[in-house]
Amino acid sequence: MRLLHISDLHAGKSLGRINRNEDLEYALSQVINICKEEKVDVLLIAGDIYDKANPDHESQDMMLDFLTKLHTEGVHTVLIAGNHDSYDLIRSYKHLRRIAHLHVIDRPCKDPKDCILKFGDLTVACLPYPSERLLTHLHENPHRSYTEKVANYLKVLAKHVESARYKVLLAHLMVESAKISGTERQSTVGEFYALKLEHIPECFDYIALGHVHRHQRINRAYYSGSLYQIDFSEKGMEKFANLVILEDELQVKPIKLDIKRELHEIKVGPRENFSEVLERLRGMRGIFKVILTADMRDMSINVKKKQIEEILGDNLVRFEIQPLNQDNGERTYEPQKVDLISAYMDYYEKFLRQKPSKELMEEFIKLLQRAEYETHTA
Ligand SMILES: [Mn+2]
Repeated sequence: MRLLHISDLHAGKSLGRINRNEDLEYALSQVINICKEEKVDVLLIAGDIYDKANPDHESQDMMLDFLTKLHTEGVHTVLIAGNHDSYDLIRSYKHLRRIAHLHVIDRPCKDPKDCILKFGDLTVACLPYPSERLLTHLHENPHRSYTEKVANYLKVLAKHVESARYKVLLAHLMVESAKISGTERQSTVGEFYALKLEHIPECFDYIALGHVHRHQRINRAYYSGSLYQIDFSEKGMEKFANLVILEDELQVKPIKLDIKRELHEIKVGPRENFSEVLERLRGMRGIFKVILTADMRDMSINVKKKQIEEILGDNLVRFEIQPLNQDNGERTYEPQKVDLISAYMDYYEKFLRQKPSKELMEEFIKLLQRAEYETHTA
């Protein structure tokens, strides 16, 4: 049995004014070629098909084209929803089952048996992104912690695969000690949401995960990672699809994908030869963020900015000026992303002189997730 594991497609993503669908399309065409060349039986897509809950028409068009092409190639595709996807939109894809080899599990099911798929010797147990709200709704004990509910769900899923020869878990989840890339939604990758590896039942031959964008293996579990560099925190990161061969012994072969447009973060210091910088930029391809460190009294800042803009054109999506610290020629200030979860914990401890309870933090993260979800849907 030959499987290919991919995840985090994020169709419909844009970076500044740049629509990233051509980067994704380039990756997807390679996925189809790998399926052909490696004679893949089943393609596993571990969630985050779309970047937003209400994707634009072009992105949906691209996904339907991809999924039906796989059918034409004789590949069975299993697709689960991620935290960026709308459960309801993904559910509508279930109808395709009637005309294509497409198997869609849109959300964790009331009866976990409905999240099990069989392909000859292979059984795939699916866990689409278990949102806190949905899981509370499904679980008999709403007072259990989030990770306990997930662990419990997995235990029940595992019972249904016992008799199969090859057992695979396909899930959109955060696992403890996974290294994030920084482009995942913040509230969904914190410690409160991280499942311990020992909570994933031992029986699975291969654990195909989505959610974390960095390609990695954590013991028995594999994140295939996003299909292209989503944002600048993924600059320089290589992208992969995992070929999984289930025979007497498990073989996992990461296949490196070509990247259409690399993301570059260019730092220009105050002492650099500026015409050399411009020359270097002229020879580069991809999408750019430029950080110019300069003395704010320097009259040439605007001219420099204009010159950079002229060379990079639309491929320059971010331009930042970092003021040079006067008393220290080198030190510059780094703007930092605010971690709202730790900020809230600090605030609580400072004013109430005690640590917030686990329940309160879960409630806080739930609200944060809702806020993040609603901002991304709007
Ligand atoms: Mn994702």
